[in-house]
Amino acid sequence: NFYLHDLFYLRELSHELHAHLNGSVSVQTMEKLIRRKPHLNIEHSMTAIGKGQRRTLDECFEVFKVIHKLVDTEEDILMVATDVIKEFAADNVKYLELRSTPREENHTRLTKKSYIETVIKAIQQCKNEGVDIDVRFLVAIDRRNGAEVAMETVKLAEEFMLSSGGLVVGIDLSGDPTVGHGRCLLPALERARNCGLKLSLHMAEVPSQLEESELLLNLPPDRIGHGTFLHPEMGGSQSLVDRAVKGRIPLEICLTSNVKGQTVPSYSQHHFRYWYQLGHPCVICTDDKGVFCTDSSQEYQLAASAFGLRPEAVWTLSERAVDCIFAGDEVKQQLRQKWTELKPGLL
Ligand code: 6MZ
Repeated sequence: NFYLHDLFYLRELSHELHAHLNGSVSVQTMEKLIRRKPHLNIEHSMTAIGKGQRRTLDECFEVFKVIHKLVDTEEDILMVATDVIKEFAADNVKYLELRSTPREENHTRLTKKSYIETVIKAIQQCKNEGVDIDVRFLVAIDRRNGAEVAMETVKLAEEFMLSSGGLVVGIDLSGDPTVGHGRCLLPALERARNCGLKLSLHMAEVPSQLEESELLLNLPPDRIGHGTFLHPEMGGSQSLVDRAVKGRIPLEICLTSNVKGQTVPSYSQHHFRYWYQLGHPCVICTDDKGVFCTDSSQEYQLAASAFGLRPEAVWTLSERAVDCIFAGDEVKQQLRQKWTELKPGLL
């Protein structure tokens, strides 16, 4: 029944576990940023990849450089983070883990510390305003910055994990997958693990990262970002799959991002199918909702249409995502309760 389908999707609840802050900036917020900095001559077409458009992953990383020019003060970060949180809330996301790479900008006196403080401030402001979403923060390591910066980032995250009242819960490893090698980042990631920070690591986003994936799986991570080329049909290996399966390490699935960034040729060929059929935990995520012009509901709809999922299966996908969140058992319990209360009667 088409009508019921529509009704269901309008009410879709979700958890968003893979969202890069500066990749999640909406058109509206981007316009405010562009107005603040007219001298940069940046147009919106330079910061987003519209419907039907594709870019190489390299070109996607150029887009982030443009956005970083627009977001370089505490004031910008506060606005961007607040807007992004409210937009996810308006899309019925009830639990959000935002991730972002702390940057320092000498010309605006932004420091990595004040960067993190500002994201935390945005989370607290939204909470105080009663926005109906629980938000946590993953401090991101940009792999291209090497071992030393990675260690510095982990130390900062450690400090904030202790002082933020549970808002900083983990570390993300991201950045251009063709640059650098995870091997040199292992000491930083091990330290993060040992001090209680959770690990979400981008893995096998492009081919030829098999050796690195082996190393990273040894940590092991708490969640895998993308994991596109892990399985044998994509040139990965059965042993990598076995290890992810044995550890039940959830995969963060970003359909639009992977297709627009051309690491996956089409939705129907997306690796989600492989892992979902294995019964492996998969979480539907947006990655960069601003850059890839999507949102959480749209990603669930895409999953439903590309893989023929019935409404019940879509609901279960969003419900099970709670098992993969980094916040503690109490939060999980509250979210499970919410899902029970809000479950549409027709399912
Ligand atoms: C790897 C990505 C990414 O941290 O400034 N980022 N890293 N693969 C992807 N797939 C498309 N999308 C985003 O947000 C932007 C940063 O997130 C990472 C990159 O390091 C990018 O510079 P923040 O908030």
